[in-house]
Amino acid sequence: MALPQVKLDQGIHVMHLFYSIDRQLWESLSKEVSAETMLKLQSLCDANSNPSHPCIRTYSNVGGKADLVFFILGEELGTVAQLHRDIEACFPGGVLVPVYNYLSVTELSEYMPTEEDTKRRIKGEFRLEPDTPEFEAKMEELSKMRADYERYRLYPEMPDWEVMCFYPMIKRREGADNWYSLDFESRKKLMSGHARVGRTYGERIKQLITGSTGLDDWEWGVTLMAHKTDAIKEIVYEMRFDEVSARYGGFGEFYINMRLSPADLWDHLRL
Ligand code: 76R
Repeated sequence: MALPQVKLDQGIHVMHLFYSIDRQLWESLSKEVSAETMLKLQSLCDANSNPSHPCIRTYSNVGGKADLVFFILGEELGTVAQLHRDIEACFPGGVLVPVYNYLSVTELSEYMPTEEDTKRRIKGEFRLEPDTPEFEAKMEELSKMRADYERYRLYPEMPDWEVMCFYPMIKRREGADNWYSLDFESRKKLMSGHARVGRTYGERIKQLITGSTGLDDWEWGVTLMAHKTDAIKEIVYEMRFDEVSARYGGFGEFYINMRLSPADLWDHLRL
């Protein structure tokens, strides 16, 4: 079967899937079926374990909102759609009960520094004169960093850390707090404050902000990778004071998930 080729102009598709297990149905199945399911899932994950994509990572949700969680990255819409169905096909019918799911895409931010911003920064912060070799060298260095960073945002290689937090969010459109009626310069200024707070967490949190306006019910999916839950609590708490979140941010449900291989998921969930 040939799925239609649906690519983005740039970037990749991202899917988060949350399921609970129908325990009554599962308990009625044999131990062999359980072992077989695990092996099928393991081989599907092994075949899709690239640093960027296609990639499937398995998690267990902590706290009871769901049991199994899958984080999927694929360039084409058809690839993520197929991986989603391939995951479900590993399990006997009816066992996986969908709890929540989210479709989004990687994107470049409109608020990234432009070439002009970079030139201004070299003059201001680095105190170099335009049209000098030093200025040109700094420009080349920063432009390369920017290109690398853009690549990372579009084709992320997320670290495989212990904790993954996911939540969807919007920017508000209510009365005086309407993000979308602000002019570009005001939004850019506000976002630079947000990024300043974010950068202080660079070592402890790796974030993936994926756009979903028109694709899913919220406007972005926020995926945070961390080694520790307190890093997640701190960044979300601190950002609540930042105007972008305090005034304009609206949030969906939060899911905290623990990275486990299929074999470890089976032990943990006693499947
Ligand atoms: O691309 C960049 O990293 C440049 C700076 C930056 C942008 C443009 C940035 C940095 N973010 C950007 C965009 Mn972010 N971010 C969130 C949340 O819980 C909350 O209050 C908000 C959820 C977190 C935790 C977070 C973390 N960011 C965005 C956008 C798109 C806005 C738009 O287009 O209007 C959203 C919705 C959003 C939300 N952000 C950072 C972080 C962190 C940790 C950083 C620093 C990244 C780094 O230095 O690598």
